[in-house]
Amino acid sequence: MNLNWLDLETKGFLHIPALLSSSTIETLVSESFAGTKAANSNYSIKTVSPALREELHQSHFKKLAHDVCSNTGIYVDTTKVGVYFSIKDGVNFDWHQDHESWFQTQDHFNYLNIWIPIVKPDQKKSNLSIIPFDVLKSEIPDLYAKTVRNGASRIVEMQGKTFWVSDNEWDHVDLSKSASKLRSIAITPELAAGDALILRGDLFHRTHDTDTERISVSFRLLNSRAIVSRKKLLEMSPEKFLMLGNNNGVYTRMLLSFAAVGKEEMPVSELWDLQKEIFEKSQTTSLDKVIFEYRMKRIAGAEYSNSEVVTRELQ
Ligand SMILES: O=C(O)CCC(=O)C(=O)O
Ligand SMILES: [Fe+2]
Repeated sequence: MNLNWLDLETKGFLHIPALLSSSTIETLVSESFAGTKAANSNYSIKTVSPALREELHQSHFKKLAHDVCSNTGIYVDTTKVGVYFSIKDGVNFDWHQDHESWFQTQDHFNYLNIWIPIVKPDQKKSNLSIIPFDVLKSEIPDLYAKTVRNGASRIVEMQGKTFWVSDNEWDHVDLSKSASKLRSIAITPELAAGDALILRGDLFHRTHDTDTERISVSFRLLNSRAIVSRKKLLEMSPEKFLMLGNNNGVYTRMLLSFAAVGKEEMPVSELWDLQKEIFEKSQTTSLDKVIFEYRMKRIAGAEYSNSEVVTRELQ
């Protein structure tokens, strides 16, 4: 098949028809019915088992990553996440860039969402709508500049106005003048079950409609060398504060890993390795305690070790 891989750089997406066979689709569908609800209470989603994710990495996504790396300036090497989105279970997302992938990898250029409908009653319905980057750049350059290579943001309608809102830092833009342009530049590729829509992590997307009981699976192909900064992880907005709390195990482990080696930055793969080591410790502490200890350490310097004392003094 003749695919224009460079579209991933210029437009931010690529449609690959019939990526999965009907037997693979069947396996995914039965897992999605039986599957376990994710511990992450930010969304109503089920997770793909690590074994099935690894099987698909070997059979499909490894080759896909290789093709992406050899044909574009995007670097991806690991299939990390697999989740099911079911309209029946309440999935209906408005325009957004993904949040937690941004908090956890801080690299949305070298990050691909492989989105595949597995139950798809109608090719014309319940797809994903997207805003291609090339058109966004020429039509609404301000929004392009704010969002390219970025993440964790939404488009919000409020009091008759339209805003771009960052959920990573206290930033927003009044887009009211561009609202109709935004609607007109959005597109909706029509997918059949087993087709893949590959989206770069920074691409704006939304649930198209909820008219059918569509189920999709989303795998994330990412850059294990992406550098994660602790300070950036702790940049805060009210929405981020809530989201970190709703999935606090993950963020407690990330912050404990930073604390364990005393580094401000490290590759995402190093963080994953450290998280296995500090798992037990993470069971006996909490996100707010780890954040507070980090703050005290920064104030008192590296030698500081007993935050309990400072906690008491401050109360
Ligand atoms: O399946 C949907 O409607 C939403 C999917 C989505 O937002 C995602 O894959 O990040
Ligand atoms: Fe999303």
